[in-house]
Amino acid sequence: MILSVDASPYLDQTLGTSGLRKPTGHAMQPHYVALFMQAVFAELDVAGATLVVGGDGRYFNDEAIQTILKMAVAHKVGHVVVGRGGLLSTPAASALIRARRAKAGIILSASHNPGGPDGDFGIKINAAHGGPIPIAVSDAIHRRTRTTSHYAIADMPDIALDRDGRHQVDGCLIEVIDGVTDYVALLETLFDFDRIADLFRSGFTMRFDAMHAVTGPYATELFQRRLGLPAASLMNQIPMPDFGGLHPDPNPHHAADLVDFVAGRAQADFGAASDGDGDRNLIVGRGLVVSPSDSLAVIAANAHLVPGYRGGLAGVARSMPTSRALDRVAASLGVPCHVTPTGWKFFASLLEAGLITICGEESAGTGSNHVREKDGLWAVMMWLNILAERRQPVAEILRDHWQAHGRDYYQRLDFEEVDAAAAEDLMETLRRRMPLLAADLAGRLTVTEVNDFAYTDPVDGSMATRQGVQIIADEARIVYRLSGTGTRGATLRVYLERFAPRGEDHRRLPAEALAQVQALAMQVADVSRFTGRTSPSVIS
Ligand code: VG1
Ligand code: CO
Repeated sequence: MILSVDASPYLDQTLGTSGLRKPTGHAMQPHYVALFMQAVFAELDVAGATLVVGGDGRYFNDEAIQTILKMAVAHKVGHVVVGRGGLLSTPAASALIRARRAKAGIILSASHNPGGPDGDFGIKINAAHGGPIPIAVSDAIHRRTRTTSHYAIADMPDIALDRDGRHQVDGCLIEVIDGVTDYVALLETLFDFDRIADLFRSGFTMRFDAMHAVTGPYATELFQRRLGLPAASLMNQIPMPDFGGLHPDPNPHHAADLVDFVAGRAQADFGAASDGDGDRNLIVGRGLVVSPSDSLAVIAANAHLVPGYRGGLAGVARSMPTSRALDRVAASLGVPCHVTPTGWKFFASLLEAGLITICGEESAGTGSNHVREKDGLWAVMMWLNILAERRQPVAEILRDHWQAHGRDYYQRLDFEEVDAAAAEDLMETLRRRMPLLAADLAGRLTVTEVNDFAYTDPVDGSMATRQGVQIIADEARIVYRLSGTGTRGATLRVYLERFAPRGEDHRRLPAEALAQVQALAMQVADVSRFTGRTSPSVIS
């Protein structure tokens, strides 16, 4: 029996950098998820289609998934593929959408945001290509939510998600599958598993932190069962609804134990972590944390050592705030380097058109054309395969890289949960002052350009404007933008970069190398006055 439920629309269901993201308690309000999904199903026209559904295992996902399955039946969806236990990492979901020729994917995740009743809840919507829906579609969904005052839902018992199975309900097949097998099989087509297993046998030690999030089961199958890594090398590998009270963001601040073990106390050769939904990665070497922008550049420069990329790269891409280290690699390889706004949807378009093979962001997202999302375990496997070929410490690989290309010292400062109006004001003031900044900074920075980043997608011509203010100099760069994934107040992100060319000292600490740029960045935008903060909440 199909019920039509009346309810008042919620007016705040805006999609940000990566889907709908709200405090859990907010998303648990009556009919909140159902009304949002009604708008999604109507916009995507899902009758007869295949859908992929899964998530990162966070609090309230199980209830939301049952609602989505019942609504899928009511909307005459033909086939729903659901991850067992409601679990699917974002990259695994992307692969599954493509493999099953699904029309869309629904990923229940607020990614790197904390979970639990006092944390966040989120829904990412992916398109048939496996990547995030383009802005035109997310805008259309948001518009629909504002007038959606009913939803259709089947009156049926919950579907058992704890074991694989096929459930036929009205005309809809709901198939519960293990989300790990197909994903590991995909990685097997790209990487030299034997050589990586050899590396582990040779005494090379690794530690992986799943942060009690979705990559636990994937990492156990991949590293432990397939590649022979000892079980003790995996940390926090059991997914938990509240991520064990941790904050599943793989940066030095939130993955402090891993960083201390590998970088601080040098107790392992290699360390890695992934976020809530498995699309980000942190790479740590004995004695050092690899900046995500450097990691991206090293991966691109060494990709030819990995079987899946032996044929070379069609091109590469980075998000605008990501350091220019990738541009230098692209120039030396003679391939184009695209620069996009923040968020994977822009890469998805370039990947789909075959314009790029590898891409990434400073926020620890790296990926390739094997799926249309960033992929945490893929990045870890790229490093492992490169290490298995080069048999050098991570620190030495970086030193070689900087010697060949120069080093872009890099840091991101986050001012979290600041007053939203004050943050907007800071950005607007900065935008107004853009024409004056070069003169203001004369003598301290040789500014070549100041802009508010705008982007035209080379494939479909769609435009994105006001993507962040950048002050570009030959020797340095400062970028300001507001986060589109936060759920409380606003988060101001300030990105700092300083170039040390070949032959210069590359052994400085980033904080020290960037101290002057940071002082300028704080001063130019009057960060302390607008935010009331003299120092950032997180530095990554
Ligand atoms: C952040 C990152 C961005 C990333 C996005 C989604 O967005 O900066 O690079 O693509 O999160 O990542 P923002 O708008 O807060 O800066 V995830 O792991 O949530 O899918
Ligand atoms: Co994520």
